[in-house]
Amino acid sequence: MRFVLPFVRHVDPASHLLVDPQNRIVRRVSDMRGMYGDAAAEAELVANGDPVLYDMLEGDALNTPGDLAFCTTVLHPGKVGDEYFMTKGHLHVLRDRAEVYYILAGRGALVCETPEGEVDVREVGAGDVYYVPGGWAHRTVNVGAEDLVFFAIYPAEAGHDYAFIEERGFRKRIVDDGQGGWKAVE
Ligand code: S6P
Ligand code: ZN
Repeated sequence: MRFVLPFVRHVDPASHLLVDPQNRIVRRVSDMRGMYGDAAAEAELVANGDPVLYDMLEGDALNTPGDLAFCTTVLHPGKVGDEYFMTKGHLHVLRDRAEVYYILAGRGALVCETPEGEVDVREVGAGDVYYVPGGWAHRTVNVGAEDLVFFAIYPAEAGHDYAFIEERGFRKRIVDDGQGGWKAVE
């Protein structure tokens, strides 16, 4: 059995960003066609600049079973119609693999559900540690006015299955409640 050597990486305490990420993925509204409830608002945003929804700053690309992967996500504030900016959301390919999120800045709603129909929605803010158990699809929503930044740690071999969410969507959408807050709707 071969192991990598111990190493140190750095998350800037001021910006909360992972320094020198190995990979950076940017997702815009056009990368999430059909995922927001308001198709007209989605099309209008795509036509008017196609804003960035979130950046993923990925750490070392370890993929040996037993290794851990890590990633900082920066999810910007905003809405598509009345629905707050969110991540695509996914299940892990290896369904039983869990994950930990450490919230570094901002306010978010974590939306989780199982293929069997259980749903769990939690509000989180800086300092919160959110545990995603194996078997739960997970999506993050920015319900605040600032960037929502969180650091995720997960088994390197877990894999990301987006097809399930692309086909079925999540049961709950996180929308503006009209009073500066949010509510989950079917
Ligand atoms: C990875 C972890 C996060 C997400 C990221 C973006 O397992 O859950 O790093 O990848 O928040 O979300 P998504 O659904 O576009 O991968
Ligand atoms: Zn995940």
